[in-house]
Amino acid sequence: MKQPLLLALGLCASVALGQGLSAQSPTPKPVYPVPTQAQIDWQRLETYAFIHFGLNTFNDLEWGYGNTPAKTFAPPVLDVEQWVTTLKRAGMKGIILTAKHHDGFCLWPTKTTEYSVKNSPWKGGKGDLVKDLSEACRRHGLRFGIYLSPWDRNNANYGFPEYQKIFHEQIRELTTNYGELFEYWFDGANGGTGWYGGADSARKIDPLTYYDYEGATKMLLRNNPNIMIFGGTTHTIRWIGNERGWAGETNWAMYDESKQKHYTQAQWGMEDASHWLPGEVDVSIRPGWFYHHREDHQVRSVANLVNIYYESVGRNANLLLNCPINLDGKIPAVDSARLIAWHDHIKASFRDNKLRKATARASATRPGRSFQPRNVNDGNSDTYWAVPDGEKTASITLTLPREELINNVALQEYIALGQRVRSFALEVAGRGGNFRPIETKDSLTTIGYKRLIRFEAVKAKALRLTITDARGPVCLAEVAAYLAPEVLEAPRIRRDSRDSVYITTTARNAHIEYQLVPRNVGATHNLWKRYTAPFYLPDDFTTIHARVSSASNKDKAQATYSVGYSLSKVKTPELADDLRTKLFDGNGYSTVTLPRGVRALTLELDQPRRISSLTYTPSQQRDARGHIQRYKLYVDGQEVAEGELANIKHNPIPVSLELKTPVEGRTIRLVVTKTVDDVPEVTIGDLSIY
Ligand code: FUL
Ligand code: CA
Repeated sequence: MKQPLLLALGLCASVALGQGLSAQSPTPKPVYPVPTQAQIDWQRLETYAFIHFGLNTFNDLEWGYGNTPAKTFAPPVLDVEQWVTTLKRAGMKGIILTAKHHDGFCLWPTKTTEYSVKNSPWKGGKGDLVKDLSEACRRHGLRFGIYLSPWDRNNANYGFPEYQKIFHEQIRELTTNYGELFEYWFDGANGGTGWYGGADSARKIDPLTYYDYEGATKMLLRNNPNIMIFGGTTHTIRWIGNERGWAGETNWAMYDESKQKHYTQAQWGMEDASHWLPGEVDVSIRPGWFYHHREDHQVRSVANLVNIYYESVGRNANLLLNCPINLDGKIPAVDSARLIAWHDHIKASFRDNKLRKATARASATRPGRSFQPRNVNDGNSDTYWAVPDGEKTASITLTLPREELINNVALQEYIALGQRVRSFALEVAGRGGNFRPIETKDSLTTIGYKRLIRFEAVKAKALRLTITDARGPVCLAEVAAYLAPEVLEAPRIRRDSRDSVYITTTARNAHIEYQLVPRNVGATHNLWKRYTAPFYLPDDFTTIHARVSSASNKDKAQATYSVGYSLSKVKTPELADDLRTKLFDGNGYSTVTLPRGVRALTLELDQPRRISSLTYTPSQQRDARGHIQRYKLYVDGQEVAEGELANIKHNPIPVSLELKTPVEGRTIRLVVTKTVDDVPEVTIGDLSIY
């Protein structure tokens, strides 16, 4: 009797869905497509790390051409133990290594090419980085995965049928000798110019047929039945469609490439698509994927990383965060400090679910014991509340034992039965019992495996979630609410060319104070003042201190800004007004390029002043050109300084151009006598005068 009934309900697949089956409470029908168990397990990893390391690291390149000798790979030490312990401490569940990037250099001693670690000085040519890292991962309980670039700019056979065999043999080596792999990355960048064994040519291939991804996949699956595949033609996860660290607020796990008009559609997925293809957000902790000394000061801040977490994991996608290895063979100290502080913040944010002891009441519940409202706050994403067939809206109210402050809600659908919710509403009631909508900047659309919603802290005695539209009867696995601490970063102090001062913070609901230090040594300091709006800065102050604190984080983060002369009084005859603003806006990313052929900049002060130095910030843009390398400084026609910024190419941080002795004068001329790489244009990120 039982079997025919289930079949009549179309539930032949439900045995695999693992819910209790009884006549009075059949499992809800799946809303197709649904994930495989391997896809569900993968989604639960949430965060794991990417490691870009190889010849590019030593060539200071992002895309090596494939022509530099294998012996260039020469890390003095290579501490995989440091990588793994750092990444584990940062909450990462696995590591994916670039076993071979586009330059073709292999980090394992493959038999398929001479272009590998075996011809490098590292461990006297006896090293095997894939082995070392896979073993370290296993020792520390992390998953291990491989990135293998299909494109190979070193291989003479690339573009011809022989390369396909070489590529497959590389996959065979990697999938048989290094234990189980959780993910495999076939990168999408393909064909084009390269060294190709000396041919130094351009080669074009058809990425859909050239590599025989189908055959490669059979090999992958032989030893790794649960592996997730990125890229190629047989993938089980999808690229999120950008490398900036976010998924769409509306993000369906479903996708159909045959319906794709532009790759950026992957940012949102497709509501109506045939495949379960969940998104993976890949982003680097630095501007580049490989390590570059010149980016040492551009490591993402904790606040930025926290934001990325909310916009990836918090939007139904996994986060693959890249951590480049430096020339010493280590994750740089700054990066590892940020990673750990980031994870500590995330842990603190989601430690204490204020709804854990709440009582749950639903508008409607499917009959039977398995689908009760209390399943949404049992801390188990395998149990869920479900509504009767045919109902596509529903609401659930969670009443807390006592009123609590919350600023964060986490929702999870029971995705084994498909992703259903299209939109929802969130309301909160204080002790008085009147529900009002939670005010949030987030759009309350899809949920999927996980959705995180942030808002200003509110007092909650009860929380009501209403699913307003869904693709099928609602199956909700978890509803949680938290009070996450504010991320407190040093505030940013900025002055525009009219001498207005702006102090900003990434923390919401923060309290900002500032203090001005007078130019005249004898004068007394101002007291700390509350900052509420931009203010005009008169000439008589040299330094601004600012500090930020917040209600949910009692620490204080402080910043200092040295002022220099009032910029509203400086004229720049070579530059149009909008460029002058960029020159003095305290932002090294807004870059001024001097007009064609101009190699000097005149700064005219309103009256003669004592001048002791100029601070020059090179352009902070990625791959910027035109940094000043050699310069001369004149005041009222007299040469007062000259110098060379020897390391500016690799370390483009603000530098002080000091005068030999301070002089009194009105007209400053900065003459550029050499740019980095001798390019004709001159660029300046920012400038100030002291
Ligand atoms: C891209 C590559 O071209 C980049 O170098 C990097 O490996 C990134 C993760 O994928 O397609
Ligand atoms: Ca549950």
